[in-house]
Amino acid sequence: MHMNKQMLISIVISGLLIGTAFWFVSVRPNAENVGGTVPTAVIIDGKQIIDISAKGGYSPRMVAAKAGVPTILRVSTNGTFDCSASLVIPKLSYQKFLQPTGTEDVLISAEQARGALQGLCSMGMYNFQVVFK
Ligand SMILES: [Cu+2]
Repeated sequence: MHMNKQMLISIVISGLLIGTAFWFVSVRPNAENVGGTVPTAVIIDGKQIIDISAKGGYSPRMVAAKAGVPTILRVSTNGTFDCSASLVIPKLSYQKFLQPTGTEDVLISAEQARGALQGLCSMGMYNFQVVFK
């Protein structure tokens, strides 16, 4: 069968569309997972540790934690050159420009470990939330 240019183009375009559809379907369950299963902070020797990684945003976006427990919010950067390195936690009056690669411990007292605590980049476009219950 002779294939003309137009046919070839339409085959390439439909291939791209199918590829995009597959990509969308395979990515979606992950996106739903972020809202669905909320990771829980671990308590080691009476101290609660919450690990957040900062690079192109914050991950996980939401963490469940126990209220009234002294907590360490451990924020890790790894080649983070975007604005998620510029961390602001309004409730703690915390603001710091993190090292591009490293770990920063933010201490949250038992009294401060209540309700919802939000962290954001200084521009406010990335955020994460710790919910103390
Ligand atoms: Cu930002």
